[in-house]
Amino acid sequence: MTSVDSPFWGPDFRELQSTDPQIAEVLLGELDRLRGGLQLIASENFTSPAVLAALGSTLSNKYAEGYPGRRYYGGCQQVDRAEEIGQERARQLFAQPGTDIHVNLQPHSGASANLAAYAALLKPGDTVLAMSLPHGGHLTHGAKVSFSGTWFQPVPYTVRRDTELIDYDEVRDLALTHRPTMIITGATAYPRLIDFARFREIADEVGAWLVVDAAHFIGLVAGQAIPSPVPYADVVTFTTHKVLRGPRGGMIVCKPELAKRIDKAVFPFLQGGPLMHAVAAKAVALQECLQPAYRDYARQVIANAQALAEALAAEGMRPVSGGTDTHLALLDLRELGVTGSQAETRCDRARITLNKNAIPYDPQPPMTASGIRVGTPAVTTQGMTEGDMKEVASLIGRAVRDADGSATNDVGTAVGALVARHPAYARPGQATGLRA
Ligand code: DSN
Repeated sequence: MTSVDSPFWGPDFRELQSTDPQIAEVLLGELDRLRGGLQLIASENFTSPAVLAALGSTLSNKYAEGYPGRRYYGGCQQVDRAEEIGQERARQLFAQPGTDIHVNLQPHSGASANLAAYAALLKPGDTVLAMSLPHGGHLTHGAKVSFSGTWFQPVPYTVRRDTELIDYDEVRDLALTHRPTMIITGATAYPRLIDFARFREIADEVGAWLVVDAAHFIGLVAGQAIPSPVPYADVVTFTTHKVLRGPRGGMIVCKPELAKRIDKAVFPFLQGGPLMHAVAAKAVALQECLQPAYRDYARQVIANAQALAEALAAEGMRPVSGGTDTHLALLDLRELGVTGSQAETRCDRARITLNKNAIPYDPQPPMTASGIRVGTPAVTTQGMTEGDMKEVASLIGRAVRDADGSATNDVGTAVGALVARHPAYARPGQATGLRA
């Protein structure tokens, strides 16, 4: 804050209200939305005040093209420290005992991190084996509308129709047939663990690079709640704002021998000046992840997702693949006769935020979709546990079945009461519900 007795010079909301009341209102409106509703988007979370302080700091002013000790600008002593501290924390979190990794904190987003991995390892036109988008992959895994499907030759792998699990035999067959230069695994709507050792074997058999896009689950890895891809992958890309609970942004971890290729791909190939306030905020988030309490958080995220999936099944929504091992569940709504799009709208009006999502082999187009995706990173940060998930599932069930809107007020009121017991971003005088 800008008060004279604080050593910090940073965000002053009163100043914003007088300079730009319209944007100040947007900020207050969003705070109200976060405080008053259930946030179940699997890729979102609540950052801590410490992360927000770094994000709102004067580090935003600094140009620092290059890397610590090798910048194209003067005055980088302090931002160099932020970046080196963040890299060291990432090594503590993700390097296996007795091994080293290289860390790049500069990608502006997960898509930028993925583009850097492609740029470091491939030439335009090279073949990439990646999970099909409608089966849970990501736009940057070969979708025609993205660089990945325009500048490269994507070969998509799918999940099995019967188990809805990745078909590793199909992955191997495709790899042997198409001889990709790179295999990328990772997903945005796959609730199960991925067998990284199997992917490594397949990549080695055909001489391909193995890239793991760990954006969705890297926070669970940081919290030691699920196995790490780092020992198996050549490059691991991720975002820092999902389970990891940091600022919006991207990161890359790679084998030391790829350090130069990755660094050059991020800067100067595809980015200019790094966002040093975001780099510092990433360092803060990594410090939070190193605390023992974060391990409890990561385990609770999974326990909550499993409890939520089970309770939603009891509401008539079928969990794709039968359940979840991670922070998210994908629910098939066809038995209820409701589309994903209808469910999203009905939940939204009752202050439950989630997203429609294609299910594997979905007969509906993506903007309609037969499913919804729910995730527990944010509600777990609010301090909710398995018992709360039963109530969340019951509220979702009521909202999804509420075709005429007659239950909207009742469900919205119950949502308000539930989140008031676990406040996110507490109001003055209210105890914070945010977990460490
Ligand atoms: N858009 C993100 C998600 O919601 O899963 C992935 O980048």
